[in-house]
Amino acid sequence: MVDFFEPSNVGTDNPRLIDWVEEMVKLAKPDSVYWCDGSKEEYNELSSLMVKNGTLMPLNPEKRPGCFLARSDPNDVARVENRTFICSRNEIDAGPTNNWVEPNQMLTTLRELFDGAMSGRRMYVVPFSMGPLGSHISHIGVQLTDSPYVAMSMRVMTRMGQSALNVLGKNGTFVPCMHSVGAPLQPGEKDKPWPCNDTKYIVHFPEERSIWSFGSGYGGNALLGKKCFSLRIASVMARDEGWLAEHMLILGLESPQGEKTYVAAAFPSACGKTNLAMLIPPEGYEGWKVSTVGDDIAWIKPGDDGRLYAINPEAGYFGVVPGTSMKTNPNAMKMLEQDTIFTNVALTDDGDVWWEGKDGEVPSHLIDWKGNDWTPEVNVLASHPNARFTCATSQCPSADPAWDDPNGVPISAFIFGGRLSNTFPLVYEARDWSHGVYMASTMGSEATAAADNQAAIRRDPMAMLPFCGYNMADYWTHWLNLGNKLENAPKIFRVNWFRKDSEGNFIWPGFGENMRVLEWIVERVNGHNDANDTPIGWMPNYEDLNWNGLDFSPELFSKIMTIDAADAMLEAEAQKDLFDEFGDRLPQELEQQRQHLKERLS
Ligand code: SAT
Ligand code: MN
Repeated sequence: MVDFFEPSNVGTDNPRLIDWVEEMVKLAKPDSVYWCDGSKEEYNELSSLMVKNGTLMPLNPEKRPGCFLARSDPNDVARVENRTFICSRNEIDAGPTNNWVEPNQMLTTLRELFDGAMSGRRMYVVPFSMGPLGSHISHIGVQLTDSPYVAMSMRVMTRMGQSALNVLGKNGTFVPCMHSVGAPLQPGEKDKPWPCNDTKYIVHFPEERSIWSFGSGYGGNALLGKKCFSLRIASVMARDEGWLAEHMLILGLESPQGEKTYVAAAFPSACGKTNLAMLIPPEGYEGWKVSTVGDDIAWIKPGDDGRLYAINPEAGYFGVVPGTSMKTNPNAMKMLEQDTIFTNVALTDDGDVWWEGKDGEVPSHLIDWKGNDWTPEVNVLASHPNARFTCATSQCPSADPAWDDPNGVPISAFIFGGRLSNTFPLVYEARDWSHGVYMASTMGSEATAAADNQAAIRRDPMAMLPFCGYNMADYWTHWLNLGNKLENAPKIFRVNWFRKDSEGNFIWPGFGENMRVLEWIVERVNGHNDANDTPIGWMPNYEDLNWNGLDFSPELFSKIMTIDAADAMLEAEAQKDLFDEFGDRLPQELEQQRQHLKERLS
């Protein structure tokens, strides 16, 4: 334990940091303060501590070496969007899609909640770099937390510890991230394995670039480098500084000729983003290599050559476990064999983990994610649908050689997707940048998995709805301005893997076969392939896709590519509701794009 009143014991001489820690200690009143150095020894100590207090259970070292299982409180299992706030000085700057509270009022609430919130606990000071250490694209944050689970997870998810303090130096700036599970302990009171509070606040002050999170120890609520910093706060930094902070995976595609193309892709939840990020090319694609830079977040900055360069600010994956299998994601299955923290999956009798959708037979007995006996007859899920793995990026078998490159990778295409059973084709390409921004701004998934026409689309512009730290209309303006200034802007595509036939079955096989669409995109950006000019954008003909190794007829292809003009018109009309929400902040360019589409359709 290091006493914070002795800064000479601490690995930083940054006065702003030391002052802030001092102020927060006075407020939250922890019993002790510990500055994380990020070493493996420290990681091991944190895990031993949590094994002792029941937060973590070591898994069978023969089956899952270096792995742990955590079970959260059943009331703390996911991000809480209705408790997430963007407290800009003016309400209009948060926009109609964010929760807003006047910042001084919110600070008063937070100060009351945090007063003594850490008593009986240790405060961990967790310095971290989002992005490769010292990269011009990276930024430093410091999280204060009373959760050792969070401190341990931050070592996996970020470049954490003394190395981040070294980059910060004496005069560097950082994003302060204040976090408490909100469960102070009375003297002698026994702790719970997963302390948390029913009252939850996930708060962002975009002008101050600071974050306060209270009451939860789970995922994006608590690992503040992730959605809070890397998307909500970073999107504001990006607007002010001329770059992009996006909810995107980053993928490398290398052709048999050795030509390498990087793409970034955004999808709403439940569209298989991690699976796409770790895709293995199907039969017929010998010689192609697909590699992973990131599965969730991209920070993208213009380079001197007029191209965009992207880094994955994270150093780990916090992915959904259920549904992961040798069919959906063999790379992830290998990645999870060792050194992984599993949260809210089921435990097998031989000390391994199990989840719905895993390969092999369903075990006859398990301990479910709530710690109860489970057999196949009981009518409950053994693992929580939002159960997660936490493991290092470097462990991914498909990790791109440049995943840690401080200069990032050049992005040639942006891909936007959604889960839509009708109207939207497998793939199409925007006519130009502003048309592409329009396509991305209106994207979304069906609210229900309906097979009938015109099920309501839940809009999720750029998959950023819960993650944009400012007015979404201003975000669109920023996208339009940034791309229009670029000499070599990426091309923009939309994809939809989820078209259904009249019986409600998926038509497209998906998973590895999505490679066929990615190849067409690569060919388009490298100027090697043809397309058809249609009212909605450029679309491939059957013969423009590579069908080597897959039996997929022209008839089926036409089923997933044909656009009914009347349906497309209804969709263009429906988009008006979204645009109307933003009043006069809406960039007129987007409304013009919508009008142009309607003209082309009629
Ligand atoms: O909990 S996270 O924000 O890390 C993941 C998610 O809900 O998207
Ligand atoms: Mn995400």
